[in-house]
Amino acid sequence: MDLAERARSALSRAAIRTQLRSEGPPRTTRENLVEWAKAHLPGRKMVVVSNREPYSHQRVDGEIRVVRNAGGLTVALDAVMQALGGVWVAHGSGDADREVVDASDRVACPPEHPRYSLRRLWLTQEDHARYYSGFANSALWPLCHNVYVRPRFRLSDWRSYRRVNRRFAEAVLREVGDEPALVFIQDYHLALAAKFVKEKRPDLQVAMFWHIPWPNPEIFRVLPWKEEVLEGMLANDVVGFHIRRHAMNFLDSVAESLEARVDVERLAVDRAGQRTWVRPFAISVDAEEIAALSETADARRAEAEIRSDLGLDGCKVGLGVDRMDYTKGIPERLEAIERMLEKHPEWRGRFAFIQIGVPSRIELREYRAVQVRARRIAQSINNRYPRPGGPTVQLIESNLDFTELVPYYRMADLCTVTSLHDGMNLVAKEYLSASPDLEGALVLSPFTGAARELERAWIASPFDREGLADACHAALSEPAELGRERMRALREVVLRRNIFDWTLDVLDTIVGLDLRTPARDAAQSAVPEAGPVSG
Ligand code: GDG
Repeated sequence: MDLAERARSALSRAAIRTQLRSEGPPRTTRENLVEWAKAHLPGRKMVVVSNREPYSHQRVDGEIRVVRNAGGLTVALDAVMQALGGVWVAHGSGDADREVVDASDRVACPPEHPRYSLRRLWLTQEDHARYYSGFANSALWPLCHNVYVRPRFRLSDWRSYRRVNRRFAEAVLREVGDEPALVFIQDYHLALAAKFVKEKRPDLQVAMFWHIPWPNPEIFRVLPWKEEVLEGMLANDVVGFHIRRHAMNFLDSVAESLEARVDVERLAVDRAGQRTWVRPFAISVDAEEIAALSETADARRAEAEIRSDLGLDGCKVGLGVDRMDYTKGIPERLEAIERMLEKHPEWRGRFAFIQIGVPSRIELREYRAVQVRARRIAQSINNRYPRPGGPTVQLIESNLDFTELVPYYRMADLCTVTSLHDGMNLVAKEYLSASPDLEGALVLSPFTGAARELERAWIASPFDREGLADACHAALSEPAELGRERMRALREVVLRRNIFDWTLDVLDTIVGLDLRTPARDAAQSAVPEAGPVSG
């Protein structure tokens, strides 16, 4: 798209957003978030810390291109950072990242109109393999997802994880200097970072959000370094999870493993004079922007092209969108589709399923195994139930641009989210956002955080092939008016609670709760003591 075309497309999306906003209840907008931040955060340097960077630089055909990380969270935090300035500390992973940084490893972002600094941190191949593929993705990831993949605990991975977390913390401290700051750490790659930051600067406000589930203490207790991980996290002033169950599991793990006062009434832990608030914040997406994207002429054109390329006329279309990850239940979903076709011959030739399966963590054997299994089942379905117009199951194993993904959401009569366990799952929320015409149906696993909010979806367990097959059939067969009513209710949930609400809630909690120290609480004798004291 050239510049003029991009500008036209942005203008038309802005018009659609304005119209959408005038139709529904008041919603938190990017502008509200920015206003809030300007009013409540002045004088504090904002520092975001994540493994993944918001923008990377890559060499394509000899030229350096900027690639924007399109995740909802990155987009929301990017908006805050653009409003406030500050620093984002992340691992520099683009192959041209080093070529564009200054002597302090910083690059101005967003590259086209700089507002904040991205401070890149470099990792050796060995550290990346041990910290990221090793401890984060072979130990913590399977430990936190109840999917029966055994975590691998290797001392060398753990040492590297600790070393890399310390390096992230050092980068934060260098960026902050002597100033006051609010440090917001993302995810399970950085469980220890807050501790290393607070060792040097106990006065800083530090919070972290854990984007994946937290297991129950029976499972968590097998981690050989469990005390250190918990201590690292308790160095934060606020620790956020998507849902209350994960927050409670975390409190239970603390109660079981550490000497600390766990207050289950107020969701807080007091330990060594430091209080940590543990709170649920359900993450979401920029629903209006996704809705606007799905209404553009480009999206309609792309949908028509896909329909014609895959011969989908007269067919109902099912969709799955995931990283190829064993937690997402992709083989389980395909097996349920096969079972549906077995049980309900009326769908044969009249139903097609598109699975977008972005290759992920391919260096790990469990991930390669999911890929192989998914391909095998897709092949088997295509052999058993051929479709005249094209394949019955189309597996797309590449990373699409988000604007290329939207037409698939638009087109799908059925979206399947069948995670065996998932912190939230944004695909469910993106699908609802991208269906303003209310045509469609969502089959959703009860083991996602999203199922807590999206109760009117077709809730079906991926561990029950028969039940999942029946739910897909029922969702596809529901009378149109009932289906639209269901979609309207579901969509409203996502429109009301968007990614800007989430960011505002988290930041407001950090700023607000910081005023309440354990000492001040102790002085307020009116506040009852609650919860067990563990030891
Ligand atoms: C973790 C937690 C939690 C997928 N294919 C393409 C593409 N995607 C995007 C989707 C969506 C995201 O990937 C997947 O969303 P999930 O929520 O399933 O994400 P995880 O990667 O597992 O992330 C999860 C999340 O953190 C946020 O807290 O919800 O529970 O596991 O946004 O759109 N994006 C593009 N091309 C693709 O081909 N651009």
